[in-house]
Amino acid sequence: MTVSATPFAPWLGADPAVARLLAAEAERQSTTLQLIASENFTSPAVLAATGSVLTNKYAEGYPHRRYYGGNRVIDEVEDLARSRATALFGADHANVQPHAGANANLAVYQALLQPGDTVLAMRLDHGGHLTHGSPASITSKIWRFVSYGVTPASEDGTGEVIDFDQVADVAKREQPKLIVAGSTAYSRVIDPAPFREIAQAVGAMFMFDAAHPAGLIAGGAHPSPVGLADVVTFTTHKTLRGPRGGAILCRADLAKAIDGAVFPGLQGGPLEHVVAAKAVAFGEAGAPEFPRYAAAVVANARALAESMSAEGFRLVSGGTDNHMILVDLRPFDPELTGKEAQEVLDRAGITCNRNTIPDDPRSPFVTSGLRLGTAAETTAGMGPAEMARIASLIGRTLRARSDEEAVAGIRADVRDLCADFPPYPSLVGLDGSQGAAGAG
Ligand code: DSN
Repeated sequence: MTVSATPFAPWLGADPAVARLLAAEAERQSTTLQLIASENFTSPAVLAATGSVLTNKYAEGYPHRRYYGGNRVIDEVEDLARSRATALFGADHANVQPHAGANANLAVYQALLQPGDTVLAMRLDHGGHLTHGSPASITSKIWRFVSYGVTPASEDGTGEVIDFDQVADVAKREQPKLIVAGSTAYSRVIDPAPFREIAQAVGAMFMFDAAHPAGLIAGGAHPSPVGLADVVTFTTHKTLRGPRGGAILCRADLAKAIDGAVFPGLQGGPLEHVVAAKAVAFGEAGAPEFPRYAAAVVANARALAESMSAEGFRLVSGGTDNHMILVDLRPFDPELTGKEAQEVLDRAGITCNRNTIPDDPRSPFVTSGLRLGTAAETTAGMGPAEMARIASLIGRTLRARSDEEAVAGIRADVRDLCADFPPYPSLVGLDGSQGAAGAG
């Protein structure tokens, strides 16, 4: 079986080394389970826009205010992406140029804050992101971050949710200029309303980092922060299922500051091929079937959570409301680290990432947890029955982790499961042909 890596793979004949690597990665994505919560399978249309001639064009500036000639078509591309983004989320203004979610966050800080200003954001070891003030991130070197976390774990499974009393207390004590909601490893709904209330009470601005739930918000499965937050940042490649990249939504009165902070404040020329692919993704997320996808992602995460619990795993916060679950491996096996689990699951063809759990006694490089997401395999067509099979495959792998023969057997089962749910059926040629880009 050959798998064509992109609709343009035939042109890679001149570079067999890269062609081989693209095909190998396409094969990996089609024959192993993709459970990384921040990943997805884009449509062939998104792939096509990303691999297009728009990559050739310099377009520093914004539509109709560029520093280079020849941007008539590019202006239309970016206008289309901006208008689709604002329509999709009901926002006044969109900046679609951030190369990544991290850039989007940095640009917002730069637009709204002075160096040294205080920002209140989620603790990294409770699920916050690097750009929420990690000591390793430039953000903590420019601004002063204080943090909130989740409530302690409780026997009845109701703990490990955002501690809004703590958010309010720290906000009152520290008087931040900006409060940030959002996380990379939190499996519950993040309600923007209490954040907004607390921000208003202390006179802070409010930024909602929707990197993970953007697609769930667009699909109506999660509450929208637009209209409550002053600024919303998000990535386009996670639950939103677009190309890798970031974007910012804001009120009209902040548009100039936000745009100036992205370019020339932080970035140079925008990646207009990616902006075109963002436009495609915004169009797809606005289509009538997208809410069904968003609901299915959440239903699959719940089914996976239930089956993982039945396998003997403890779930942080007791379950999920979104596209991910955070697994505490310690009750399953106190000796098993997130690092070892990730590595043996990789050998079994189950791709996921180790993750710290709240108050993890192990380092972020080792961890006691695993993060699993359902956005990608839901795109590939899997449902609750497949989630139960996946939980069983994970349990079998981790129980048999020192038995390489057993792990190889599970790898074969994973391959069989994936064969029924190819992410790019239109790019797979069973007869050695490249296949045709088309329906996904
Ligand atoms: N690395 C992303 C994630 O996996 O959640 C966040 O930037």
